[in-house]
Amino acid sequence: MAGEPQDDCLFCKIVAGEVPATVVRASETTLAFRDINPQAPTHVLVIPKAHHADAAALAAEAPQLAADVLREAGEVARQEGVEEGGYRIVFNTGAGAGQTVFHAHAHVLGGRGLTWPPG
Ligand code: DGP
Repeated sequence: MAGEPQDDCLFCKIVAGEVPATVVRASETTLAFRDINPQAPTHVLVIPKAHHADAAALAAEAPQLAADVLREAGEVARQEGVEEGGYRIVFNTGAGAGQTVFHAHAHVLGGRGLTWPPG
């Protein structure tokens, strides 16, 4: 069911403390931790603690929580010192777009020049 922890979900396991992660920030409803395979000097994932499969499902099922994730993504950028240089918030949505973990997450990328269009 939407919002319920899933036994086979890596990010639900990180929320539960069953898989370690380098947490940089937490709120009542969200968790932010460093990506295991960073693509930029700052690469932090911001997730809702509740399980929603992707960004679109999150926005449809829990709009306030989607807003919490976006707000925290901005706070991560400020905390990491990449706000002034510019940063990117990315939600890969669907396997065809590169989503590999089906628990909604925002990538916060910064600390280097970012090109457009993305690959
Ligand atoms: P995506 O491809 O958009 O679904 O992003 C998933 C990201 O999750 C990817 O950039 C790598 C990261 N990741 C995968 N496994 C782990 C893990 O065990 N720990 C952490 N911190 N990040 C992980």
